[in-house]
Amino acid sequence: MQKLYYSFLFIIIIISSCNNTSNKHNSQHNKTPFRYIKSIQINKRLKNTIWKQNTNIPIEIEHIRKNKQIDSIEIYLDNKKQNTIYKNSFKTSLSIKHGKVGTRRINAIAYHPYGKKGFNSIKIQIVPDKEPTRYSFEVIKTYKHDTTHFTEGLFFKNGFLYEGTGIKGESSIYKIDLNNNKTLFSRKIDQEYFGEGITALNNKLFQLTWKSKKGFVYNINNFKLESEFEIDTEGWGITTIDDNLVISNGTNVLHFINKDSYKIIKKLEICDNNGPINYINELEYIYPYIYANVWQKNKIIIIEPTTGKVIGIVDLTSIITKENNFLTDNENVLNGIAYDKLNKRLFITGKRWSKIFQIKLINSEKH
Ligand SMILES: [Ca+2]
Repeated sequence: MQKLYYSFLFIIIIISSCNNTSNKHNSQHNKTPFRYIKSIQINKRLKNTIWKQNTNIPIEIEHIRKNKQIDSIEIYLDNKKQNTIYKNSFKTSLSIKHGKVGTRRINAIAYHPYGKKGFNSIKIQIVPDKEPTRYSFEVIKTYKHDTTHFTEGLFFKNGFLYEGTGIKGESSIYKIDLNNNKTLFSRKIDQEYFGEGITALNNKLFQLTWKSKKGFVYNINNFKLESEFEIDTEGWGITTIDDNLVISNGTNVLHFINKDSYKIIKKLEICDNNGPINYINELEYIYPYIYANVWQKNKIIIIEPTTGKVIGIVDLTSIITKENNFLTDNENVLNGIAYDKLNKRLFITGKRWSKIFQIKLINSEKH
């Protein structure tokens, strides 16, 4: 098993080093793979700590095969070389200033005499060093919302609101004119499916289902079913960034998916300064950030899509408990974010709420 593990790591290293290699070096692929030895161990306790960006992460290398003399050790963050240690203490440190939060990998390669190399790798957890900016809100306008709608998806496009609802036997998609609260189109899905998030890309409406690992594609103009697709995860929320679909699945990981092949292009771990944010639900990409509901929380988080950092939190508690008590049970939670790009209007609602709110965010820290 261990052998397999090292072969796998080696292949990863070869692949990543070949990415920058011109064709004349392709003959290297045919060479016998280099065999690493287990001569070093990176301090394991790095794994059990959550590391903030911009702090010094102490790296200690234990020399576990003393009979293999070490000439130098190279330290890599993901696949990028950070440092070379020559001294016998085998200690250094790393400060992660940029890039993704969540899981990062530290690799160490030890160089021994006669061309022998040792390898060890460890995963660490990185979180932002700053707390998210706190936002409050102001209600600009309220609209009616059908209290039978168990809202799972919401978006606004070309003057109309689109809503996707859940619960088996009730799951539907709707096109709504907010001005007169009229439903222009609706379409129910088969009762075996629990409808989840919806989004639009070009003239297509994409709808996820919860646990069936299946999604549907409709013509947005007439709700005619065009195709179905499969995804290898639960479906919760969905939005689009450029030409990709971005899907939440109830964890802290967003999946970026190709709109044609439905293959996963990228996984993005979402963390604030305390750690991962789980149960990410309905999504809305409002350039340049992703806005997301968190299941059973009265807040919307604002995510930087290149890093996964939570950079803002909107506390919506007062919209729920003060004037509008929607929480008849634990299920009818805040869910649904839509944005009218043209008129810069932000809409939010919840499952079986009686209202849709147009809100404006206020930076609570600027006073
Ligand atoms: Ca949305």
